[in-house]
Amino acid sequence: PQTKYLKDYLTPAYLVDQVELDFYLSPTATQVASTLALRLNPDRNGVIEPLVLDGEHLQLVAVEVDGVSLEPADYQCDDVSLTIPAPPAQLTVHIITRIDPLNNTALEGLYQSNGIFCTQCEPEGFRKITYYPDRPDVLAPFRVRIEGEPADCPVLLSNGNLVDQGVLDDGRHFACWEDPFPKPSYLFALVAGNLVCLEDHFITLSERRVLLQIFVEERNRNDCDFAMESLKKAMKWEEQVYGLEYDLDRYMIVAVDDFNMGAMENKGLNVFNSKYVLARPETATDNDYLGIEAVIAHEYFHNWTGNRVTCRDWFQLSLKEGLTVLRDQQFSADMQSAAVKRIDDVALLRQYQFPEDAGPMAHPVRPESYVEINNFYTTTIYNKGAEVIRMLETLLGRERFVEGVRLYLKRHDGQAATCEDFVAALEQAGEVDLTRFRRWYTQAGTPEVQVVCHYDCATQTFTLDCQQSCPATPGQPDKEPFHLPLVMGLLGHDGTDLALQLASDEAPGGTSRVLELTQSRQQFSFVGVQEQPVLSLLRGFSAPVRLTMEDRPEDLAFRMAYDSDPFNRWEAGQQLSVAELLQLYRQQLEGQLSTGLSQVFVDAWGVVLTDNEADESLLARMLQLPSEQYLADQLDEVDPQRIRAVREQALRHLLSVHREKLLQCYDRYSSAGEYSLNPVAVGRRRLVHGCLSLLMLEPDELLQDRCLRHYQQAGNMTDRLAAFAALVDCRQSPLRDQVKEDFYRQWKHYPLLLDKWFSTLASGRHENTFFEIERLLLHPDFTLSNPNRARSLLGAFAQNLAVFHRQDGNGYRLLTEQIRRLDKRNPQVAARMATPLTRWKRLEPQRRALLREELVALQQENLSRDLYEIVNKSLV
Ligand code: BAL
Ligand code: ZN
Repeated sequence: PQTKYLKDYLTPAYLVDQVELDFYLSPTATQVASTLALRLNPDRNGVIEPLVLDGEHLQLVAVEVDGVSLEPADYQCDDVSLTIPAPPAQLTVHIITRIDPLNNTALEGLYQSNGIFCTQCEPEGFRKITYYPDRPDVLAPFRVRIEGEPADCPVLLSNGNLVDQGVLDDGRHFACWEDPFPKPSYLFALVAGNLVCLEDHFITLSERRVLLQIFVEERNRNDCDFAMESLKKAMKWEEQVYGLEYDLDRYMIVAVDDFNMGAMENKGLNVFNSKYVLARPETATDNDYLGIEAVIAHEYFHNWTGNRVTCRDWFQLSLKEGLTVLRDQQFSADMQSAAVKRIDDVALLRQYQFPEDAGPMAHPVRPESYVEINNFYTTTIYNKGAEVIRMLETLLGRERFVEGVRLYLKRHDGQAATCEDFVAALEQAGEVDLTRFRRWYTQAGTPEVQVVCHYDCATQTFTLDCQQSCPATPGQPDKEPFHLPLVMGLLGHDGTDLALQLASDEAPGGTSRVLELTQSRQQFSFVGVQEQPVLSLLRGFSAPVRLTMEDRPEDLAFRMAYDSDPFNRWEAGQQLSVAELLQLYRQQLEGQLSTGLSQVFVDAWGVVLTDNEADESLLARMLQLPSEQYLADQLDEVDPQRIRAVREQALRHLLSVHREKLLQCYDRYSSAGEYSLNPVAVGRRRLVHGCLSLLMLEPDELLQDRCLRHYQQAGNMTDRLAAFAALVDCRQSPLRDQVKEDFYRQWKHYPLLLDKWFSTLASGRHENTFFEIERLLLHPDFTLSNPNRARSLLGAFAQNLAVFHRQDGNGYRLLTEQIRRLDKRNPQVAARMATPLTRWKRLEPQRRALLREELVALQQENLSRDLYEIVNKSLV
């Protein structure tokens, strides 16, 4: 497979003025007739070039140019393209292809899922439907006619406005759709099938009525209300915050069970993984609800940041994804507990993106090259991309930031833009110099910031000495300093924020400010500081860096109690926990006697547990110890089983000291009531479930019975699943098999809950989990053909670090074997599933060798381009 480079970008040789598509639907032999009005790109100055159209897995039936049918000698056709060597400068091409949606197991292009035809064209799926210049900088208006059997496909949908429909003499029926907004092929969508439609409407700021429709299978009819409400909230929020309105008369969402991604923002016709649409309290957890709210908003926000202004090429993917993730994060923060949303976003970044940035697949937010673009829908592009734009917001302030985004959209409306276009607009609106800031787009790796503080009592000066560096990443041995906004404050002895005055300021101003670190080393001095303060740095996680400060445990405990920035309250607790856990880890490794957790930590944790005032969600997050993955990320040679052991040791220690308080907290908040998603109710459930899961580490019979009642009497899935997870982890308990069976029996016909059944069992912490996973692979309800199901078992397994990284290497063998099988069906999902295999270099030597062996064996095989790239890069 070939590598594509950003530096090789060339404008398209031909532009498309109009696309007409005619679909004759049939499960195994759909015929696609395409008529393209093309012209030579004026930037070619009339110098004719061959017309190269992308196409894969297509059966070519006929080609005509300007009404004249071409003979095979007039064109070249291979596995990836159709070339007309010397076309006229302006031409109409008519192409007929045949495709097989039913056997399209890769779920790219047009495929059939549960009898429903649907498409996924981003990034390069359109070329599996017809021959086309399948690149995002070719924008054209589309007219689409779909013809199908009314019995199988009563609903026929495509982008834009419905302009005609009817029944034909032979009993088939058709619908015609017209999308007035020129769009790239990746935003094309078609859906056809037996679907019911839920309708609502939204009145825009300028009082246009927009029809809102959610299409689902009949059995899911009652599960769409929350998605619809979320859509309306997102539409309103975007008007209020960004002043942006929806532009078509109709907005459609379709939910399908078989989908590679979470959802897709096709113009006017979003296709969703049903996981991000369907919800009612009995079947969806709080996190499912929050996920739906966020993804519905995300896809909606793409209408401006992605569709109206799209990407010039796929190297610019973060232009739309980073920005849209940031916007969905802002939206969710406004809908829920903002502090906890930020904590969760940062935890996610650290859990997935930091390891990616430190591993063999590390790439800049704007990559320079790729083999398979599907592999670049990464947490770096999405989540780090969002962090980069968040830093711009911090540097500019919300108002100027919004102005900058609006300027960018105005300037590039209807165009395919670049990350540079975006930064330039923000630079202008913000009247700031972003020269150094641009390095965030070109340099990979997580910067490391070291800060040493000094308080001089005589001069009442507090100085921060900041240094930054960034580790080498593939192809980038040396890095230039980044432009980092460090939001900070100083706490006095009573925990209040002190007024801040830099040496260069005339007077003190404010209690929180942004320090801009732009050099590799920089000092900042505050004057008039009358007492030795405690520094609160990187508030709100204002830059995606690894920060090292020599905090004393007492200072961390102090910040945990008093920091006015809730993120940093949580962060202080995390740092304290990490230090404690790593100490236990090292003691174990060196065969020393364990000292257990320090009193400072155990007490501070107890104080949080009995805090009756703070946001319950925040408390629940503060009580959670850092994840195993995050701990692993702090070590050079990881033994995942040892990490699990010390983390459990710490949990048991906390349990032994605070058992009574945990029981009280559990009792206090576990009263059942009407299900509500308001932040207080969500927070209470989080707290209750945190207490329950800890208590169930050492459950007596009484507690097991309570947990069983919690499971049985739960009025919602959040409560039920928490109790279920706690019970199935009690290996010795007779209740384990009982609830395992019960859950299965109750929900076996509801795919999203069956996914939860698989993933909860695969996340088990007891030693037999591996064998349970082996048995589950043979379960009649397990299948690799549904991405959600494959992820529910294999994804949960690979994230269960102590089980996956068994010392005998059987965990690696199991996963690679499944990935091999999956690669034959669905390369995109197989490659994604292979991510955990790429992390071998950071393991302790024995596991490192075993995992590497599996990768080397895989490398010898005939792999898809997707998997080939992951395996090869991880072995470099
Ligand atoms: N564009 C792919 C799905 C998403 O990020 O919304
Ligand atoms: Zn997106």
